[in-house]
Parts: sequence; C-alpha cells; structure tokens
Amino acid sequence: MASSTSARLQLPQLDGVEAAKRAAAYAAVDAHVRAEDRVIGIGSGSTVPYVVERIVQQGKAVNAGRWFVPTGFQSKELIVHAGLQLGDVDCYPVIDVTIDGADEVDSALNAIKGGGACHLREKVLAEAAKVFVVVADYRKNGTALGQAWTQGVPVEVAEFAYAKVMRDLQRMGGKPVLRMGKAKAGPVVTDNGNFVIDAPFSAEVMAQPRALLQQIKLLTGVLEVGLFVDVVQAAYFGNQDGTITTKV
Ligand code: ABF
Repeated sequence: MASSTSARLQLPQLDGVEAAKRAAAYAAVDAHVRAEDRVIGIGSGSTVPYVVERIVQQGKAVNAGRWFVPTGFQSKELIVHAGLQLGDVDCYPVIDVTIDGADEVDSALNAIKGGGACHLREKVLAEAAKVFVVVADYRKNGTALGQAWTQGVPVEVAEFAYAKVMRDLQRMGGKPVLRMGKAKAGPVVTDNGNFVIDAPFSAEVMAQPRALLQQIKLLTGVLEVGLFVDVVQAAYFGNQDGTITTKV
C-alpha cells in the first residue's frame, strides 16, 4: 500500500483544475528532476506541458546537457517548441526520470493510462526509466481503478485484429468499444498506426489489475494495455485548495 502526504507550494495564480495540474507538475519536477539527470522522458496529456514549463525554468545551462525523450507526437512538439534537445528511446534506452500524466491512480499506485491513446509508448518510457512519476489533478486520485475512470481499460490493438480482440474481451466479461475519433468519422489511430479499444470491466475484475493486465496482454493482436501495475514510483496530485497530495 502506498503512503500519502500533503504539502503546500507557492505558485503563480491559475484557476481550478489547471492550477491543480500545474501544482502537481511543478512539485514532481522539483522533487525528481535533478541537476545531474541527462535523459528525461516527457509524457502526454494536458498536465505534461506544466512539467516542461518547470523544466525550462531550471535554466538553459542545465538543459543544454540534457536529452528529452517524448511519448508521442504531442510531447515531441512540446519538447521542440520549448527549445529542448529531442532524443529517442533507440539512443537512450535508459532514462533517468520519466514524468507523465494518468487517467486514474489507485491507493497502491496502480494506474490507468491511455485516454490519450499513447499508452504503448508511455509504458516503454515508464519501464525504461529509473524513476517513473505520475502528475495529475485531484480528479485522478482514487482508491480503486475504474471508479473515476469509467471509460474502461484502453487496449492498443493491431488494426486487422480489432474485431477478434473485441470478441476476446467480451468473452472475458468486458464491454469493449472501438474508440472513435471526435467527429466519429472513423476509429482513433495511434502514433503507431494502431486502433484503441476501451474495455470496461466489473469492479471485482478491476480490483485485480495485475491479473487483468496479464490476461489481456496474452490476447493475440494486443500491442499494449493501459493498466500500469508496479511501474509508478510516485504520484503527485494537485488539489482544489492549492495543496499537493503525494503518493509513494
Ligand atoms: C496521458 O494523458 C495518459 O496516459 C492519460 O491518458 C492522459 C492524462 O492526461 P491529462 O494530464 O490531460 O489528464 O498521460
């Protein structure tokens, strides 16, 4: 079971959920991105821009000697536009620290990720990192998976295998849905050219995330599952009152 603590930071004014995201991101960077770190993984989502913002504040001198590895197109753009040096996991298979968002984190630091359809690369960068840290606002801070994030477990699948995997997930008791783009004109396609299935399961099944992860991973056609079990080392949540909740 992870432990949980709270602390207050002095931060620039920003409203509501955005302020919470920024507070979490700043706290995580301050605690985990050390001056000597040379390779830093940058995750996806709407909280991560504040991670990059805080890293840029560490100064040109320290950032000149660093490489930043993105989890997808969005974070690649963030890195480039911030004037930071872009690296990739081919060149840097060992990352000092990766900081990324999440859709939900439980009390044991298990997480659901993949609402942004980047979880295959996110998991590679999480596992390549010596330290993997999650940043999020208070809405993502839960006790059990599947309570706040009811959309289901994101599953990245090879395009030609999606119908077969949907059937497999149904047989496992899930209620899989192929994720469609905003205009519903076609399926979401990941940065890797694959589809995403969202598969809700009962609370009983979600209570055993390792078992569920292992079962889904074995389905032929599945590239990665958005269940992160025993990967997150610390999580920072910005709260509505300006405090930070830390789970380690
Ligand atoms: C990525 O972006 C995820 O895996 C998750 O789906 C999402 C979280 O985004 P946000 O920071 O916008 O809540 O990190």
